[in-house]
Amino acid sequence: MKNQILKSRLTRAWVVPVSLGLLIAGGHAVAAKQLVVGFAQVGAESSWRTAETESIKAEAVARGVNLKFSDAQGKQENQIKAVRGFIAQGVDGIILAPVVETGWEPVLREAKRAKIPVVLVDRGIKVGDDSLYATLIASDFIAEGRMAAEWLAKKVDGKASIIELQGTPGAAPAIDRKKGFEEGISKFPEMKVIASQSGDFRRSGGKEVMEALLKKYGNEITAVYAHNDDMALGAVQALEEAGRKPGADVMVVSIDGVKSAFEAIVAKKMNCTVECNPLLGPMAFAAVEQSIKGEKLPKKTVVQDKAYDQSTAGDVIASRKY
Ligand code: GYE
Repeated sequence: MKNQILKSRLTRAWVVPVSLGLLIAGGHAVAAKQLVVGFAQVGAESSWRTAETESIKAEAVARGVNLKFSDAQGKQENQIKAVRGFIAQGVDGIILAPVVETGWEPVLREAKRAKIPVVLVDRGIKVGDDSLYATLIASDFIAEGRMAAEWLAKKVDGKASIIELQGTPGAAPAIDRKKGFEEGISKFPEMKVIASQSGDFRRSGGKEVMEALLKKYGNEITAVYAHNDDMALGAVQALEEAGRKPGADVMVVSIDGVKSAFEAIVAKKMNCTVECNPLLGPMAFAAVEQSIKGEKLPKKTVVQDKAYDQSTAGDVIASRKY
């Protein structure tokens, strides 16, 4: 009888997800407290972001973490409120994908005072005191912009009149992808950005801005550089509706590497995408758990990226998950 009780207790304990951890107390296996983690997400502006949200949600399930999810609909004030809410609930850790670079000090100081580690994913911030967050897991956006510029310069022999579609104003990937691209084309005097406007990382934004700029610049435009694939795909639509041939008479290069961009490249309507990996769930939760244990983490972990074009996109399209 005694044996049976012990066995059933153990069985019950062993079926809980491994990440809950097991404490051996007085010879009995007991499940440790379930981790509660808040994730303050930017919104759902692009397919990249949706893939990131899914990766984080799936990893929380796999680790048995109780995830509190907040969608800020692209507004920093909503994200700040969400982080304050997580602090008030006494979560064990916070994952933050900061919409913009600045303005985070006060709320991060509150998290620090409450001893709740904050792991930044995908976008960086500017703060005077970097002890306000545990670590940042993100791509090198300057390198991505440079890669896009170098690919384009080679393709057009150093001569192009470019429309730049920028991401959300103030967001790290918008600032750095612009900077990297400018650096990349600076060696080519005949590569010129003739107009640069924000499409807010959205397909509809890319389409609207492209429509307006096509009216203004018409056939002068020979290339489009978009800070993400969704805006590039919106621009492709606008170009086609204006009777231009994106991918042939107007080169289209962007960043993210989402499946629909690979499809457009294979269909020869886009030319190049620089992959930026959104599947950050496993790394993010590993970092949260390490910082809860008090382990010191590197201030930044750089996710590696690679450019794909019409000569390589077809080989990898089947394996694209997002
Ligand atoms: O490129 C874009 C998104 O922060 C890296 O945000 C991310 C960017 C991504 O909405 O599609």
